[in-house]
Amino acid sequence: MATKVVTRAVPDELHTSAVTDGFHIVVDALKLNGVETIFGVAGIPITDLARLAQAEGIRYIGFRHEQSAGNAAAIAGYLTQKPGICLTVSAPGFLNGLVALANATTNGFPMIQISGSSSRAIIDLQQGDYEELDQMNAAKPYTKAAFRVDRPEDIGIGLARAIRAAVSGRPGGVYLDLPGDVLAAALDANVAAESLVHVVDPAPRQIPAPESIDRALNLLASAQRPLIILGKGAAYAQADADIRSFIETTGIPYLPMSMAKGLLPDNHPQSAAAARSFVLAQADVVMLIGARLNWLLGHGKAPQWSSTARFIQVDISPTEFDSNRPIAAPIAGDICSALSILLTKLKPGSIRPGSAWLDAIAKRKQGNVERMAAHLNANPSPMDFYSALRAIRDVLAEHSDVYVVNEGANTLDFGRNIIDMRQPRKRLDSGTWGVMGIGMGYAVGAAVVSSEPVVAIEGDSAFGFSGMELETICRYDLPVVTVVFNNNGIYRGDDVNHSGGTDPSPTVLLKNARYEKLIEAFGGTGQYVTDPQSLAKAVTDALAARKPALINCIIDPRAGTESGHIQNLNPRSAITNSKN
Ligand code: OXT
Ligand code: ADP
Ligand code: MG
Repeated sequence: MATKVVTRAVPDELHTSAVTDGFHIVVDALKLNGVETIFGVAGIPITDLARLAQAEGIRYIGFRHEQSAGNAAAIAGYLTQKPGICLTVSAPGFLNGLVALANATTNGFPMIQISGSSSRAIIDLQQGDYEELDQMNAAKPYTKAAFRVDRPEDIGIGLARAIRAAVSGRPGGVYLDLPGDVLAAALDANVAAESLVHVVDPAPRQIPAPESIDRALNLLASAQRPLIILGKGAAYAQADADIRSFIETTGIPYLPMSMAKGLLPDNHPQSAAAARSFVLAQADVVMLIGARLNWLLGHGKAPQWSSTARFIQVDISPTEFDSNRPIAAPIAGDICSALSILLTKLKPGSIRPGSAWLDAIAKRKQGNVERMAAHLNANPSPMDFYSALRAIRDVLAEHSDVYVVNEGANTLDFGRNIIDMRQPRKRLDSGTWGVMGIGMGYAVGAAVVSSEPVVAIEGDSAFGFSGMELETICRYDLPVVTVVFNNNGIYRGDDVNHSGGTDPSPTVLLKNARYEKLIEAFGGTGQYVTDPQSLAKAVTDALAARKPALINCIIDPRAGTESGHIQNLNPRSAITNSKN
């Protein structure tokens, strides 16, 4: 027997062709625009919306916390180039999701948070409604755009505006407010049908000016020590073949930003990832493709960079140019169009990186690879980050289709450098904000939209931010393998309480926490491992089973450093003679 869906506003038995309601219009509008999945947390006033969407064939993935639902939607948007949809309840649920929406905006992921809200009339007079909050205005500073629909006949156009805002130009997070009374309101069915909008060409190509391409190619041709930097905008653009062709035809060394790893396989001979600081400091012409000169690139300034380096930047957002450093050759346009024209105009042999440059990079790479190999080949007990990641690296080398989610501090920094990626858009991590809490949401989002397995490599602190979503992973039986790097702490587990008291230090977590038992509570497989062989076996078995699993991987609490590789960002007191 088919399940009966009951909507309070217009129960199915009363739902005639002459009248419909806001709930149905929202679902019709989503379906018309190809939305296949909603990530959310149900409750007043959107419970019936979630039920109806599911009944109408949209997959609904319910989470334990809106932030994870939002992170799943955001990464779904990144992977599919279609806005990921997150559905939240009013006020607190909305605010829980807003962190993920802001993170999506910061990272340039297309996402729409649709939130129910309470009565406008009561909110505006601050008369104390259930879950009262002026949500649209609260969302504005953190989003690319924020809209509210105040009449059922505007739902179609409201969603259309949200879709276009999320995916056109630089993608980002968009907020769409749906007050409960708009969802419940009745509307003539014909009027409703005519109000729906199918968004045509939501992310139109933005073709760069021909002269900007010539300027860039001329500058590259003048370079002795050229360098290409690939950012996650390049990965998002899905211009994989043209990017690879441009790099291979010109012979220019390239550096992938973290989430651009795998755009070309990490073992590509032109990768300069293992000579990072050397190429940044020495390059004379740098071509940024979908990467910003933000903190992750030292703002393009000394001491990391040469003060005489000149920059080419390919970006869809012209206001990005000159944001930190003058851009000598800006190419304003979408990366697919830009790379295609660059390739067309590229004259064979016109761009030639100097052989001294390539030799110097190779030398630097070799030194770093040897240094890394010495660490990787050691087998300390307990495991450190190197030996544990080596074990995972070797397993993943046989599974290049697996998504790798990665967060933490040391777990993130070592993971980025040790785990090679071989396919584009397979590495999903803390990104532009260096945020903790994306782990389980990204894992669910990637598994749901791709049906591929995910290995989430999580610091123990990082995991805690979204750990309850293990239940979500088990409920939907997703092929997500979570590996918790358990060193009993934020950064390290050996810090002390300087008061001499019994409370743990601010960075210390519970010793010998049995994280694997969490997933057993939900029917998943838990493993406790203390050596690389057991870790490799546990990951291999879990991937083969394609079932939810958590591996509690015991790491020496003394391994790693405070803040990982970004220790320099910890503020140091200006009082040099302080006794503390
Ligand atoms: O250039 P050189 O010659 O030096 O060589 C470089 C590379 O060329 C070379 N390399 C290689 N050599 C050989 N082989 C290979 N394959 C290779 N690959 C590279 O290695 C060196 C170094 O390379 P790298 O790392 O690329 O270079 P560098 O200079 O470090 O790069 C700079 C950066 C900035 C680009 C890079 O470091 C980077 O991307 N960093 C990201 C940092 C980041 O985002 N960190 C996360 C935030 S830290 C902190 O904020 C945390 N919090 C606070 C908190 C947050 N974030 N969020 C929220 C919501 N609340 C609170 C918390 C709570 S982290 C954290 C939890 C931490 O504890 P966990 O338990 O979770 O984690 P553990 O630390 O593991 O315990
Ligand atoms: P990373 O952290 O990897 O360096 P960023 O998120 O800082 O990457 O930068 C990505 C850049 O890519 C942004 O400036 C964004 O405007 C740009 N971008 C995103 N998508 C496209 C696209 N399709 N075409 C051109 N530029 C894009
Ligand atoms: Mg830790």
